[in-house]
Amino acid sequence: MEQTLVIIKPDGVQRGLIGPTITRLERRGLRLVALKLMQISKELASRHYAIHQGKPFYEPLLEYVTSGPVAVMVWEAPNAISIVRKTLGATRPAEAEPGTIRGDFGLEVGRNIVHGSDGPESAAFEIDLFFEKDELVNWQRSLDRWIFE
Ligand code: IDP
Ligand code: MG
Repeated sequence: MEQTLVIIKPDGVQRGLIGPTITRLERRGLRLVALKLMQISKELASRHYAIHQGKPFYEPLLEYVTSGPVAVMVWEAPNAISIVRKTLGATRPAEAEPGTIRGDFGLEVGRNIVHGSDGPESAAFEIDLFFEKDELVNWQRSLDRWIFE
């Protein structure tokens, strides 16, 4: 089953959007396999966002994601990576569709509430960055047969 990393960024945590984000992903049918509240260090943030190094928004981005607690999760489902990205909405909330997290709760790209891995390599890299192997819980939901074909 495909796995993806989701981070509710400091603005999402401060604004009480942990619950709504988890609710939407649960209702969509994804299965939660890991979850923690933490504060990201500058070092971890720079590894997570290494591909953006040198871009004009890189330093403000590190300030932003390290500015308070975040909720970090791993979710799984068939096609979890693209389904989560669609549920979160476009990177720029002004362009995100209503019904998405960013489209319903966000305005500005520098306060876009959530992160979702953008592909299989980044998902594997990011999950490994934030979680030990034994923190990922392998479990079955009794509802799975009504959600997974
Ligand atoms: P993503 O989070 O949707 O994958 P990326 O392009 O990978 O979007 O950018 C990573 C994060 O960097 C964004 O979620 C956002 O927080 C921030 N960011 C991206 N572009 C800008 C920008 O133009 N101004 C300010 N922040 C930006
Ligand atoms: Mg990205």
